[in-house]
Amino acid sequence: MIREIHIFRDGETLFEDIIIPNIDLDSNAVMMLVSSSAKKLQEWKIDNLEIERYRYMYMNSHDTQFIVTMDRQASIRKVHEALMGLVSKFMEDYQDLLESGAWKSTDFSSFGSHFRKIVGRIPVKVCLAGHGGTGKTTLLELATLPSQGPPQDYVPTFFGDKALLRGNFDPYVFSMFDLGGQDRFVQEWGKIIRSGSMVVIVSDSTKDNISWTKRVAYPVLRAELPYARIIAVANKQDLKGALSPEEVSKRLGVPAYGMQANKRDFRDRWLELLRMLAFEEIDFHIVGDIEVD
Ligand SMILES: Nc1nc2c(ncn2[C@@H]2O[C@H](COP(=O)(O)OP(=O)(O)OP(=O)(O)O)[C@@H](O)[C@H]2O)c(=O)[nH]1
Ligand SMILES: [Mg+2]
Repeated sequence: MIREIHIFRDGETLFEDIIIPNIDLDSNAVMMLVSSSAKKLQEWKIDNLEIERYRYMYMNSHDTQFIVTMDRQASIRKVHEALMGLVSKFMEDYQDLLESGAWKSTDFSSFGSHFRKIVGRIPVKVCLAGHGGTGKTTLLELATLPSQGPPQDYVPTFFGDKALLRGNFDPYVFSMFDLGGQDRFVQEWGKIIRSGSMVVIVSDSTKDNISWTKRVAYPVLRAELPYARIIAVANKQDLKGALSPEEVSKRLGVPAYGMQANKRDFRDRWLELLRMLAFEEIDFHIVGDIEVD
C-alpha cells in the first residue's frame, strides 16, 4: 500500500500528498535523508530504504526527487512500476516548466488526482487468517456479496480464495485473501499471504481457538508478514460462552473487535473496521511485535 508521495527540487517541496500520516517517525528528517540520497541517483534509477514498517522508494529525474512511502511488507515490484508511471506522467505534464525555471511559481496540486488514481491500481492485500470454521469465508462474503447475505452453512475453504472489495476506502481498493483454516492448509499460508499489508485474525471467541491461533497461526504470520498491521475479530459473539472482545484481545495480544459475521446487520461495522485499519484510525498491532505469554 502506498501511503505518501513527496516531490522535491532544489530543497523545495513541489508537491506532496499524505494519505495516511506516519505517526511513528520524524517524516521531515526522513525526507531530508532520502531526498539527499535520491539526488545522487542516475536518471530513472530507483532505490529504496527500509525503516521500521515503512519503505521509502525513491527516484531522481530532471533534478527532481520523487519519494513514495509504502508499507514495507507490500509488493516492491508493483510500487516500482507505479513510481515509474508517476514520474513519466509528471514529466509529460511539467518537464517544460522544470527546464524553463517557471516551476518555482507553479501550482502542482492537480497532480494529486493522478497520484491517487495510480495508488488505487494496486489493490491492498488483506489476509483473513484463523482456524477452520471461525467465520473467514462468512466475513469475506458479508463484505463482497451484500445482496446474497452471509452464508449460514460451513463449507471449508480449500487452500484459499480471494475477492476484490471496493467500498468507502478511496483511493484504496482491497484484495481480500480468505485462507483455508483447516490444519492441512495452514502450511500453504506462507505462499498465499506474501506481501500482505494487513491481517485480520478471526477467532470464534473460545479458549481452544485462541490457543490454536497462538500456537499454529502466529508462527506463520510472524515468519511471513512481520511488518503487517493486524487486528483480531472476536466472532460469534451471539454464542453462549463466547469470550468478550476484551478477553480475546488480552489472550491474543492483539486488539480484538466483536462481530457476528453471519448477520447482515454487521456488514457496516465490518467494512468500517477494515476502513479504520487501513487509515490507521483504530487500535492495531504489528505482527512482529505481538507479545504472548
Ligand atoms: N453463530 C454464529 N455462527 C457464525 C458466525 N459467523 C459465522 N458463523 C457460521 O460459522 C460457520 C463458519 O463458516 P466459514 O465462514 O466458512 O468458516 P471459515 O473460517 O471460512 O473456515 P475454513 O474455510 O475451513 O477456514 C458458518 O456456518 C457460518 O454461518 C457468528 O457470528 N455466529
Ligand atoms: Mg473458509
